[in-house]
Amino acid sequence: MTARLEGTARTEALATLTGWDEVEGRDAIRKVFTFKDFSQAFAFMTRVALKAEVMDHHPEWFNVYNKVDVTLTTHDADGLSQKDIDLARAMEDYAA
Ligand code: H2B
Repeated sequence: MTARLEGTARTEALATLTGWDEVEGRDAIRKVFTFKDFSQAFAFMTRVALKAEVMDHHPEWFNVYNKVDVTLTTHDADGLSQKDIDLARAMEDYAA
């Protein structure tokens, strides 16, 4: 079981991220990444997919052309965990 992020640790962890919003009615974070075109979006998804496999931590996401709408939460924790923060960080790096 993965520990759910709470209290100060949670606030501090979320403060390290850029452009992510907390999802209403669910303990999860969401960001919509926008790329130049589908090729760039899919390249991003490919890199994230490989990272997700290594981490054994997977995003919920939806792609339409140049947009990738990502929601991160930890099913094992029934909410947000450090794994979501780490994957969100990797995604920001890959999209930069
Ligand atoms: N991804 C996410 N987002 N949350 C999880 O709890 C999770 C996962 N658990 N990927 C992993 C896979 C688990 O189901 C496997 C069995 O390790």
